[in-house]
Amino acid sequence: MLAKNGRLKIAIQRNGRLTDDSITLLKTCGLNFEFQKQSLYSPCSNFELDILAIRDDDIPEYVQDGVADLGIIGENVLKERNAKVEILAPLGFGECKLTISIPQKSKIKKISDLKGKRIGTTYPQILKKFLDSNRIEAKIVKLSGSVELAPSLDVADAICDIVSTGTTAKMSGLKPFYTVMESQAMLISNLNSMRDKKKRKLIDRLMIRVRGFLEARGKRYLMMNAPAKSVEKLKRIIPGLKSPTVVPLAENNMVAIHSVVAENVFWDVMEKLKNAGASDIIVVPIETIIR
Ligand code: PRT
Ligand code: ZN
Repeated sequence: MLAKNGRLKIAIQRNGRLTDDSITLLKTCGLNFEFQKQSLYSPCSNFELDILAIRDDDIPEYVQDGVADLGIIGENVLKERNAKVEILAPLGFGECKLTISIPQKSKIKKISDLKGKRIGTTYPQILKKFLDSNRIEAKIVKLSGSVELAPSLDVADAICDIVSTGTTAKMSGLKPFYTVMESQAMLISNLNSMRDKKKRKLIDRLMIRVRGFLEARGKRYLMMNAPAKSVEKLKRIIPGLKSPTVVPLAENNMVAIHSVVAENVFWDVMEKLKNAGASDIIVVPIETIIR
């Protein structure tokens, strides 16, 4: 079934860890909408797109079945559900790991030690694939939440759960043992929507903007003044500053240098730039880069 009325529908998490970043992405793509957690649909006023706000667990199936054309979902959930969808782009937020953790005092030392053990998880499919590929026979204990409590309740000898800072596992007396997969939010599409002429056109238009968002992430626009003779030296200081825009200034032998730089690189080299003669250094955020 294809979403009707010709407008695109994108499913995002209604209220959770991916919600704010999903909204920021869509807003940075120039989409004008008012997101209300209470309402199922938020229509965009300047693009043929409606935002569907649902629980993240439903997103893979909804996109697979065409209830929504697009979706933003954690790779971990996508893989667990094994939905038939097309992955359009990793989005660089919602980063986490699906990790097997064990009690601090556990005797488990290597993967093969998991043999015969009980592993608690809300990701039984991914865990099964992992165990099968390592030829380990272990008992998968399917849980629906608070997985980190399973070892202390003696429901499991190890757990396989999402970890980001690791604090939750540590507070429950667990230590990370093996990372089964790394995950981040993904933009996915229904297969038929990619084949539908009108929808494909809209998706392609949206993707140009999404790529612009991804391209600009972590980058800053750097402007500075410097003596013309310092340009080569400055280029050597900043990796990536290969072909900056160099504009002569009214002041004799001075130039303005403009370039896109990686944010983290800039802070490392700021002092060196000053020592090499750069002054009036301005760094501004970039919203998008369309190539
Ligand atoms: O209500 P709904 O079903 O929509 O949401 P949910 O509760 O199922 O999901 P939610 O909002 O918790 O997570 C959505 C997605 O965010 C996950 O599927 C992951 O892709 C991603 N993500 C990123 C995380 C985390 N980081 C994370 N830290 N999901 C869960 N956690 C949990 C973790 O398991 C632990 O219990 O957060 C807790 C804190 O983690 P630590 O390691 O920082 O202590
Ligand atoms: Zn969920």
